[in-house]
Amino acid sequence: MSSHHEVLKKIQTRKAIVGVIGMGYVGSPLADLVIHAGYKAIGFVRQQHKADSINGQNKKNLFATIDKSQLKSCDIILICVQTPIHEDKKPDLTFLKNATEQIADHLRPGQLIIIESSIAPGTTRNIVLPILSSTNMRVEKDFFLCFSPERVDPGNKHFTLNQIPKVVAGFGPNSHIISVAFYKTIIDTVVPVSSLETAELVKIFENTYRLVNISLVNEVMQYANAIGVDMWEVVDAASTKPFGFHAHYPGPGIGGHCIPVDPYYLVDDAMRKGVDLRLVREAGNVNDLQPERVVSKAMEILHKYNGVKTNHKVLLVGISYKPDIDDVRESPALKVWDLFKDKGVDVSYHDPYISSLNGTTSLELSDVVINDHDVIIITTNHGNIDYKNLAKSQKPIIDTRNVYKKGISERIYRL
Ligand code: SAJ
Repeated sequence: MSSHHEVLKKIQTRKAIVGVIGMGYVGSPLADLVIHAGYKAIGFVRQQHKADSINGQNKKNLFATIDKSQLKSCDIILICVQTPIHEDKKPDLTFLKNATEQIADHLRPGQLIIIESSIAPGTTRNIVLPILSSTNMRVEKDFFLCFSPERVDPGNKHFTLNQIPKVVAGFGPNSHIISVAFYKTIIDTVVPVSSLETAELVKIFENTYRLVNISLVNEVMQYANAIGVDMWEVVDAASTKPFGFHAHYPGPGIGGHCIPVDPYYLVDDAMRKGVDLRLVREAGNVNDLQPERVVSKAMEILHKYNGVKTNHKVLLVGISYKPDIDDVRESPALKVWDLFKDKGVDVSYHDPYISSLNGTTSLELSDVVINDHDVIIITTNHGNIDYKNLAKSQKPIIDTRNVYKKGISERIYRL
C-alpha cells in the first residue's frame, strides 16, 4: 500500500500520531483540537520548563517534550513556530528553518509535514521543501507537504478554533488528499485551494487587508479632527451599510504578531518579483506614526495643564496589544512608552493582565495613583477596568480607544 494510503488510514482510524512544533498561541489550541479529535499529540518545545508546565496540565493524549528525536514517531507534523520580522522589517525565517531542519534530521517515509506559520508565497516550495528533500526522500512519494495558514484569533469569544474555516493546499495530489482529510477530522470547514502559493497568499493578504484599512481610518481621522467630526461616529454610522463596508477603528498604532508583521512578508517578496506594493508600505508608515501622535497630544495637554513643568508623570492604562489578552508583542503602548522615555517623561502603567514588565510593576488604578499622574492615556481598552471612576478624577485623559463617548468631559481627549 503506498504510504499516502497508509497515512490516510491512520487519519481515518485516528491512529496517526500528530506532532506540533511550537506550542504558543497557535500550536497550543491546535494541539487541543488534535487530542479532542481522538489523536495522540506530541508538543515539541525548546525549554524543559515549558514541557513541564504543559505536561503538568495532565491533558489526556498530549505529551510535551524537548526531545526532537520523537519527531520520528509522528505521522503528521504541524509547524507552528513564529515568523517575525527583523528591525528592518525583513522576514526572519530562523525559527521556520530550524524546525524544518529538525524534521529533516528525523524524516521517514509516510510523514505529512504541514506549515501553519505565516510566510510569503513560495516559502514552502523554495525554502522548506529543499531542506526536506536533502534527505533524498521524495515529496509526494516518501513524504508529504502542505501549507495551511493559522487563523487563531487570541481572545476571540465569538469563534472557537474548530469553527474557523481552514484553507489547505498540498504540494501535489497525494499531499492534498491527506492534508484535507486530516483537517476535516479537526475543523468544521476546510477550504482546499489549488496551490501552496495560493494558500500562503490568502493568509498574508487577509492581514494586509486589515493593516491597510486600519491605516486608512487612522489617516482619515486626522481630516475628521481638522473639521471637528468624530471619526468613531463616522465609522459607526458607515457600519450601518449592510454591504461593502467592514469597520476598522482608529487607535494608538497596531500591535500583535500578525498585522504589523505579515504584510512585510508580502512587501519583501513582491519587491523581489519587481513589484513595489507602495500602498502597503505607506499604510505601515501611517500606522507607525500613531504612537507619535499619542505622545505629541499628551505633551500638548501636559503643557496646557502643567505649564513648562519638566517632571511630568504619565499613566498608561492597558499595555497589551489588544483588549482582554496578556500579550504585549509589538504593542503600540510600548512604543508610546519609549517615546515618552526619550522625552524624559516619567511613565507608569496599569494593566490587569500584565503584572510586571521590564522591571516595572503594574500600578493599582486607585484614586491616589490616578491623582499622582499628570495625564492618563487609555492605550488598550480592557473590559475589566473601572473607567467610570477614572473619569471622575480631575485628570486629563487621552482616550485612544473610544471608551468614553465624545464630549462627556472637556478633560477627556481623543487622538
Ligand atoms: N487594531 C486597530 N483598529 C482596528 C483593529 C485592530 O487599531 O480596527 C489594532 C489592535 O488594537 C491591535 C492590532 O491592530 O493592536 C491588531 O489587532 P487585531 O484585532 O487584528 O488582532 P490580531 O493581531 O490578534 O489579529 C488576529 C488576526 N488573526 C490571524 O492572523 C489568524 C487577524 O487576521 C484577525 O483579523 C484579527 O485577529 C481579528 O479579526 O480579531
